[in-house]
Amino acid sequence: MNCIPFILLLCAAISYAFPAVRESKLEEKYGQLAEKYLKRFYDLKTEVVPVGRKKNGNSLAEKLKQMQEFFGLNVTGKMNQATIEMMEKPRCGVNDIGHYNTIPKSSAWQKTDLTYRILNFTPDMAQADVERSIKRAFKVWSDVTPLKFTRIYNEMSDIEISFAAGDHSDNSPFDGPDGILAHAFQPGKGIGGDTHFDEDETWTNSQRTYNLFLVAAHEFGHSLGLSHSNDPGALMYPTYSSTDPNQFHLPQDDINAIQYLYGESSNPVVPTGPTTPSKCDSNTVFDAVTTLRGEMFFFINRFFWRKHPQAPEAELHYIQSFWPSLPAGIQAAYENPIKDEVVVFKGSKYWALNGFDVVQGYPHNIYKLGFPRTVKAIDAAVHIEDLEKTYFFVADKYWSYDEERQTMDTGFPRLIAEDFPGISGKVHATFYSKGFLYFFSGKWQFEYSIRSKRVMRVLRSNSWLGC
Ligand code: 0DY
Ligand code: CA
Ligand code: ZN
Ligand code: ZN
Repeated sequence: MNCIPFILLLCAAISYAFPAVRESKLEEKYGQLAEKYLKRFYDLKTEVVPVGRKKNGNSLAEKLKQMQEFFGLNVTGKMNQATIEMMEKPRCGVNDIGHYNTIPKSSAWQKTDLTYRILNFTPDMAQADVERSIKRAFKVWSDVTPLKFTRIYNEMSDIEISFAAGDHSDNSPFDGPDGILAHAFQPGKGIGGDTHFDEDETWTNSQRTYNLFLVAAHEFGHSLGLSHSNDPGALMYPTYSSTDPNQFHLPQDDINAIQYLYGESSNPVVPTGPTTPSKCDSNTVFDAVTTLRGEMFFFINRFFWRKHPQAPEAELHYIQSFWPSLPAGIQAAYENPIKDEVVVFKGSKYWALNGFDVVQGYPHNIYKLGFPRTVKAIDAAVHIEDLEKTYFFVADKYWSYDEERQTMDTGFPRLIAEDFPGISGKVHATFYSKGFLYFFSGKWQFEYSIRSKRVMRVLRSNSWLGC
């Protein structure tokens, strides 16, 4: 990542002017500098997204406080000499606080034992399932902090939970099916901490929309003082994505956010969570890469990047939002344009995908394709249209599969290094395009010409993502 002294132009003026100027004057004069800086590094938004109906730590002063705390300056929320000096320094274009946003520490709950009460139930689910979903949603946060949540029944609690439709007398009416699913109030007395779910949604205990546990876990993040995060893999990201609730692990961005407010749990094992791949990370190692109807798909953990040849940048999606029954960590993938199918592999299983549907009857076992039992997983797969062959790469060897006869070709496996000179080391992923095979190995990518039988270029693995 490049370090850009992006406020260079302002430097001369600042160093010349500030020693004699009083704080309030400085504030006025450098308000713009602060705004620019905080927008860039502290996700200061021009437009404030209300949680419930309150503002939530996104004001300039709040962001300034976060910045001052981060750099160990006096936390005043106002511009002063030391703050300006810090802002002047050339620095890297990475957020200091990751992607998350919170209210200031001073507005968080000032106690670790919190109570909750469930005021009513949705008719969509069995009562016991609602109770279980709520309990598990609190556990997401108590697992990584010193916070404890206790359910009470007969008196007012810190976090009052209810289901309501339309206008429900808090000046933040719900909007019928979809759109706003729920809201929560930031920590405080009375309505503070309370969480409301839109009864016009269909609440579920499954992967169908909308899973109550997932939405409740997000809302309780707000009840504890978190705002929305711009990390698309975070629980506090503003939009709901369909993922398997049973495989949920609190992402690292949310762990960082909640621990910023409340500290770590006393649990001896320090929990860590999944992180979100970033397109400009030059160390990116893809699990699998394939074409799909003219687009490119790069699989990585629970996500895939989707790149249309005409789009300047790739989009990040959850695998499960497109194919709910697929696992994370796909290991190989290839497109068979004749059948209009993409085939994906993990361990000894494989699935055929037709667009965004998993073909009926899958997963199948790879031994059906003719692999010996010694093969436990496929590293990479690619289909070469002109040959009507599919190559499977496993460790230092590869197999050739005849798509027309649906059998493995005889004489295989063969050594990769022998038939593809220049390709050594493990092949993590591969795809075919216009006479070239692209072999991904760790953070590198080798452009291999089938005709001249040699590596033409060595590229970074993420060169296609339009970083
Ligand atoms: N509540 O916390 C929200 O974020 C509201 C919007 C806010 C301006 C009151 C909301 O219900 N947003 C939807 C949502 O699902 C947006 C949507 O995609 N329909 N938020 C909750 C949620 C649940 C689970 C977000 C994530 C995961 N990432
Ligand atoms: Ca709604
Ligand atoms: Zn409400
Ligand atoms: Zn939210």
